[in-house]
Amino acid sequence: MATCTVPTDLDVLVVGAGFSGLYSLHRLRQMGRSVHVVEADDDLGGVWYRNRYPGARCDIESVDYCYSFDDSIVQEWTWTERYPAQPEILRYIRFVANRLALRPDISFSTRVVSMHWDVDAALWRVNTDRGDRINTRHVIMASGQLSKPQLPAIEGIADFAGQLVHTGDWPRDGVELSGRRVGVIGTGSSGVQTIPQVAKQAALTTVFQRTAHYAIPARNQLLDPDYVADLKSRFQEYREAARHHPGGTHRKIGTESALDVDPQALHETFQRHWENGGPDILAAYRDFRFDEQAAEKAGAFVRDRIRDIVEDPETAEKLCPKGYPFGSKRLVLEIDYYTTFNRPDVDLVDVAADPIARVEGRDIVLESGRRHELDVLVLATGFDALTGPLFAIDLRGKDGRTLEEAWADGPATYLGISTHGFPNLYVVAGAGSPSVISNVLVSIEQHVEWITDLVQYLYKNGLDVAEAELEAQERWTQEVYDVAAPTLFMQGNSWYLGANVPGKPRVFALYLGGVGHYRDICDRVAAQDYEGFTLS
Ligand code: FAD
Ligand code: N01
Repeated sequence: MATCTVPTDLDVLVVGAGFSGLYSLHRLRQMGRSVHVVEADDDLGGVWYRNRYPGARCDIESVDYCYSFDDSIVQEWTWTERYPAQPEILRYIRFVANRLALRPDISFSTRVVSMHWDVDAALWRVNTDRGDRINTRHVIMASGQLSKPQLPAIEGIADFAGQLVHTGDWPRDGVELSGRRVGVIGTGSSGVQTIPQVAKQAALTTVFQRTAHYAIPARNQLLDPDYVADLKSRFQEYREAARHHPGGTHRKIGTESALDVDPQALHETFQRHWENGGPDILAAYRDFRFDEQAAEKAGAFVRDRIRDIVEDPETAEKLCPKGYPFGSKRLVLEIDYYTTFNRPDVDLVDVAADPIARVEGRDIVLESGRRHELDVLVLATGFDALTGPLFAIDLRGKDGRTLEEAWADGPATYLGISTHGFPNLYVVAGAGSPSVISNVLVSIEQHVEWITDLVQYLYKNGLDVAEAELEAQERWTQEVYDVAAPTLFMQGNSWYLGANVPGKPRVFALYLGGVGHYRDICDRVAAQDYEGFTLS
């Protein structure tokens, strides 16, 4: 993708050209600000450009996982599937970018490598890997939550003698799987999506599972055109409800305790969710998020379904999630996942029982000495979430401290947007906000609108700098941790807790107070002339 020169002086630099960066660019241009986007990749789309592994798909319904800010775009685009696949989402993002003529203000194949705040000039001095030097008053980090793939710490993996690929950075030209022996490490959302597709092509598929994740059917389907037309005719009203919903969706939230309901009624509710598909089962009862015994009712139901589907009892037992509460790791939506293990050419290897010791040549060698020879090794091993993309930059604030140093004990933010000591730096849908615990598109729109309004407020009032106050930050950070503390999210070795990255502080840094409530808090702060920020 041809790329343009980055201007040297800007009001706002936006880092990243995914959903967040594209909307930031559009809104700031409309506000009359000088703005430019730098994108490390060679094209736009972010997550949906890079995660092009077979089976990649959304787990929020298409009619919810889209922009709402321009109703003419809503009317012009028509989703075809309940849970859109990666190619359709990428087509949508490209459609929006072309429709709004965004590309001329994006520099591709350009990675921000350092950003230092110049106190005297009240500017960020930014350097890219192409040698650009940019002076910008404000920076919006639209650099993503799940944009830094995490490689497993397995001896010799980088020297694997076959083809090594990560789902989060899938080769643009695809990967030849047919007739080959393919191994997949990881059985989270990415692994569960790709394994059935890999198995359809490969000669032999070997799945290396450390933890079985809870997966329930997606029941994906083509959308009824009448349903889509009806939603479009009242889309703004429909989206307005999502903006005030705890998850940024239309999920019905149960008011009963799963412990008060008789077994027959409980089973019927779970069965209905199983047949309808989708993640709504998570909210079937009010105590699923807090009470292990309540969550276990759903856990036991899912394990029974796995035992029904998977023919070999030993394999079924291995696939049954155990040892952590239902819902404490991200619930996975599956298409053909469990049935795939009924194929004769699919093997499940329990690497919790017999861990991977090392990679030697084309072999995965287990601690027992067993070997699995492979042609292709797919790493569905997740991401250095939330902080990874930020810490990859030499990002220094007022006193020369890096963001990584400032967040040594976990993310410390005001509203998830801003950090004391790092003026005029705003993170979209990152730690300290509802982010990936919500329908991210609703959260992105809210953040982009709030942040760009703040930037415009500063310009309109002849102000240069907005910095989060330490006290406001401490209060907010405590609030984020306090809301998470009684939940089951604190259990389970999930990436939500940073458990997948060695040395990462183990904190739950997403705001669980709900999208609607969070929006109200942010709106109140703005209405009170950005209370909690020092403006100068
Ligand atoms: P991204 O799409 O991650 O874009 C960030 C961009 O910043 C990337 O293009 C990256 O290259 C660029 N960048 C990063 N660092 C730099 C740098 N230093 N210099 C220049 N550029 C940089 N969320 C949901 O709500 N529902 C879903 O169903 C869902 N499905 C998902 C499926 C997958 C496979 C993954 C990985 C995530 C999914 N998510 C989902 C979460 C997803 O992160 C968000 O929904 C959304 O796509 C994020 O958009 P973004 O623009 O904020 O970030
Ligand atoms: O990553 P993950 P992901 N040896 O971290 C295993 C979004 N997303 O890419 O659980 C062996 O969930 C690890 O094992 P364990 C969504 O938000 C959405 O799948 O740590 N195994 C785990 O099984 C999602 O939550 C969709 O024991 C190792 C797996 O790798 C997030 O992205 C699709 C290992 C990683 O699972 C991340 O999902 C895709 C090792 N050394 C992604 N290291 C949708 O459906 C790691 N693992 C919308």
